[in-house]
Amino acid sequence: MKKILVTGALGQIGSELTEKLRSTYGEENIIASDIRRPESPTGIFEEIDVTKEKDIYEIAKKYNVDTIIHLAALLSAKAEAFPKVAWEINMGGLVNALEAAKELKLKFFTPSSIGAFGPSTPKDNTPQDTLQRPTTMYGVNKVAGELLCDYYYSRFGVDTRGVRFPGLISYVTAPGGGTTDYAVEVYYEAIRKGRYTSYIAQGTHMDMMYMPDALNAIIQLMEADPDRLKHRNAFNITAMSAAPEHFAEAIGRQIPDFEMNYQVDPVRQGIAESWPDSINADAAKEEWGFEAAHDIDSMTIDMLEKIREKIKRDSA
Ligand code: AKB
Repeated sequence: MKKILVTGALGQIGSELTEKLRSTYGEENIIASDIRRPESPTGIFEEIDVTKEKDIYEIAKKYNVDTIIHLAALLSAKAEAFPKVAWEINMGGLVNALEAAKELKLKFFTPSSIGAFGPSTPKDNTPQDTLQRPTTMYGVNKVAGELLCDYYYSRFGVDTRGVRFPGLISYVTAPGGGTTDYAVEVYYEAIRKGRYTSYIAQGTHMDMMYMPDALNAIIQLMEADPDRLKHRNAFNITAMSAAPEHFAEAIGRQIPDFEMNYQVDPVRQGIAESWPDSINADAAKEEWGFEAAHDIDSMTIDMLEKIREKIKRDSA
């Protein structure tokens, strides 16, 4: 990768990935884009509506990029609330981005998710290649997206690559409209109030990962030798399988009187129950050396420290 266009650059992954790419590949080589302008833009920024057929193509051509990292999408709970909008953004945006990559002969990354699995998928140690019959609009979009990326590779030779992200935890930009968002909210509430009411029930396991590991995974996969990649798109990756009580325990080791309560949201609980409890990341390890550096305790220590600093800065 030398010159990269990022869509959805103001989102949870995009805001941190853009900064990391700028420091790795040079500020002048990263074109950040989103549907709206940031309040105080840094570096090159372009407004792109991914649902407009030519927006991505025109900006990719204008800057002569060699790679598109396509992140613009609605997450699971929002997609369930607005399924038709989700189809238009998640699928319409993806096909427009893939067309731009095809026309301009670009490398291409887009994330899939643990949401691409469904209730009939094996729940524990979910294999890389397995039954995928998701019951959410987000899941339908993700499975179709994985297949579409495979298709653009086999039919048109586009160098498409991707991972199935678990819930991503970070202190920089809040996620919005996801099922795993509780695993970010819990840290803010732990610091602000010393307690958190979880909308996901005790005992509900989902895969999770700290954002620095997710960013490294994107870059590592994109820089991987293509001859080693058998799966290309939709590699299972994970750092931990955790339920709300595991976050409560890890936070409790740092803030001893932290309390976790439960008030379950049936929609997000239903989505969570349709996803695996833990996925198997062996293919990503074997084919491009994926490895996560953070477990729940090292992540918790870092999250709490960074959020405290952030709250202090914001209130100064
Ligand atoms: C969500 O909860 O929708 C996302 C995801 C796991 O894809 N964080």
